[in-house]
Amino acid sequence: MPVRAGRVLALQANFCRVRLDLPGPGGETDLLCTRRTRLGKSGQAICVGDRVTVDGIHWPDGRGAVAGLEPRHSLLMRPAVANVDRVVVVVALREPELDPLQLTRFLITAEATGRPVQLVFTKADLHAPEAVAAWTGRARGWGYPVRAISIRSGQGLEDLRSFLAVPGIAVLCGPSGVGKSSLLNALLPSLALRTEAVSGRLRRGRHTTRHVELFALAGAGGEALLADSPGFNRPELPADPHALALAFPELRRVLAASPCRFRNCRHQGDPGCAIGTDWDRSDLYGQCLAELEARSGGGRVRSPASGLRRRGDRLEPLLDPRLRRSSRRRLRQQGEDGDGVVAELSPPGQAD
Ligand SMILES: Nc1nc2c(ncn2[C@@H]2O[C@H](COP(=O)(O)OP(=O)(O)OP(=O)(O)O)[C@@H](O)[C@H]2O)c(=O)[nH]1
Ligand SMILES: [Mg+2]
Ligand SMILES: [Zn+2]
Repeated sequence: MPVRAGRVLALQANFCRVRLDLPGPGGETDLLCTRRTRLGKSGQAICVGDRVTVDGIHWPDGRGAVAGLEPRHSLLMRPAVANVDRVVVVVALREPELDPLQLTRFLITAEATGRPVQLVFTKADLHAPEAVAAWTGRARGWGYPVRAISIRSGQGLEDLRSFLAVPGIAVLCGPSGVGKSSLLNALLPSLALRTEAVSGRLRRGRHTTRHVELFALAGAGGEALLADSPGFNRPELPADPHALALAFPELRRVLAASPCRFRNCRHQGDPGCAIGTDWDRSDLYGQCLAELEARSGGGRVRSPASGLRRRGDRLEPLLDPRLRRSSRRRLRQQGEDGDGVVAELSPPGQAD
């Protein structure tokens, strides 16, 4: 029985469409495949982007069955795409109005893949050139490669093509109605993906695209696969505040050069924190952090300011109620690398 390797391009109802690495005897490139039940039993869900092996091939009607799933090197959770090489966050400058908090939430989700993140601003024709330049400048300051385009005026489209035509899988993700499918149609006119005008007072999208699908864009030195995806409005935040800080490249940069002296720091301008609040997305970061704190009941994400007190020009820990009976000597023994809450809140060398 012939077995072929390929990549899942789309999931359609109970089928996966698999692009074969090598064409079939009649030049077939894609097969519509069912999933072998043993895949389901082992808890392995197939995602778009997965590398799979296919058997049970019946060439005349282009059918087969996915029999094996290869390990993934990355995974974007929403939209669900495996083996992502880059994430391209797409937002409109207008219609719907650019919402920096929503954009930041998309960027955070994209950062969770550990892969490079790029940013595309669409509908540049609806904004003054200075405003477009201001947004691209801001996003560059955060650390993102960014392009501004318009499918109406054609602005930036050729540049975008070379920006995206890099071998590997790039996922376009963003809110509904920002023009993700329109952008793919502009780059690959033969696609003719369905698009729909935004509606209502907020000029929101209408959730036109309903499933994730990979499309090939010829690139230099290999094939670029671009995923169109259904827009959504409110990406989830990571549960862990430390992961949140690391999802801001501008914070990551500063922390890599000079780590904050407080472990578990919220980096919210607390005395002695390496970060402070004098950076562009400080408020947005604060809003995300506040949401995490609200979710965890307010008590678990702790601030050094709430765990330290000032004595002269020194900071020293306020004791956690659970540790109140600890002697100062024991605290000293724990040192800065101790395992207690107090040690976590202690700036090096100032614990006592
Ligand atoms: N003025 C202007 N309108 C655009 C531009 N790009 C897309 N649009 C319009 O925006 C609307 C929404 O575009 P879509 O491509 O359907 O948006 P989408 O991001 O794919 O939306 P979902 O599939 O719902 O996630 C359509 O009416 C497009 O014609 C642009 O550059 N300028
Ligand atoms: Mg779409
Ligand atoms: Zn800090």
